[in-house]
Amino acid sequence: MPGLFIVFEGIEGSGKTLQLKLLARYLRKKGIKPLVTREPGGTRLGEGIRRLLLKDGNPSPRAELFLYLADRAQHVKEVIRPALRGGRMVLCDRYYFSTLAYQGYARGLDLAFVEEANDRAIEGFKPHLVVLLDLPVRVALERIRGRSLDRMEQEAFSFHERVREGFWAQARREPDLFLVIDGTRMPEEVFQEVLKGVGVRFPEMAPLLL
Ligand code: Z5A
Repeated sequence: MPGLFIVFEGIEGSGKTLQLKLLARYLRKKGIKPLVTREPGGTRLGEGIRRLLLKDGNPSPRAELFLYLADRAQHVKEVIRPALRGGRMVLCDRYYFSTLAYQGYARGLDLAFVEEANDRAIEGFKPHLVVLLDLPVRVALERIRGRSLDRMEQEAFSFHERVREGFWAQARREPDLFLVIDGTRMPEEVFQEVLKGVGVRFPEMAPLLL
């Protein structure tokens, strides 16, 4: 559907990237060409910021927050808004819900401050839907065991628990915005739930999702 902005969120290993790709592929087969993008790193500037955040840099919690926000401000202005204005559907891997969950709930920065700063960065630009893939941290981390972990992934188990709770808190606060999906099942089963959920939220899309 033109002009629709859908975000995928979840802890690492939740399967959100896989589900986003499955939805993009499915839509392409139906003749819709969604713009697939991600945070951090959805722009050239953002790619540099991503390297600093996850590989080369060792930012303080506040510096980390502002780097994510700088990435997002550029991403919204350069990629997301123009795509939506041009009638494209946008599928985005993470958005500001991650900032609230990671920098707010998990790192412990003041939530009201994080929210206010984020709002300034995105000028209040919200998505139409957030697909939250939820599953126990233990299961998710098991999935990514063995791959070389970036700076955030190396955080303690309790950090990821707080991230998960941070997503839940946001989903409870805005139930109409969130579609929470059990991410523990097989990828194809999860995908069917994604399709069903998107169809229920956007009935005009339902015929496409059958
Ligand atoms: N971050 C932040 O702190 N603040 C912010 O504002 C933003 C981000 C925007 C970005 O890392 C990091 O930045 C991230 C949050 C932080 N922290 N970390 N780490 P990223 O973009 O490199 O990575 P990620 O977003 O965390 O993605 P991920 O680790 O690759 O996980 P995923 O996208 O949820 O999962 P996946 O790639 O789809 O699947 C992971 C593996 O599980 C893969 O081998 C799949 O084949 C497998 N998988 C997927 N689904 C299933 C099911 N259903 N069953 C079994 N196995 C499955």
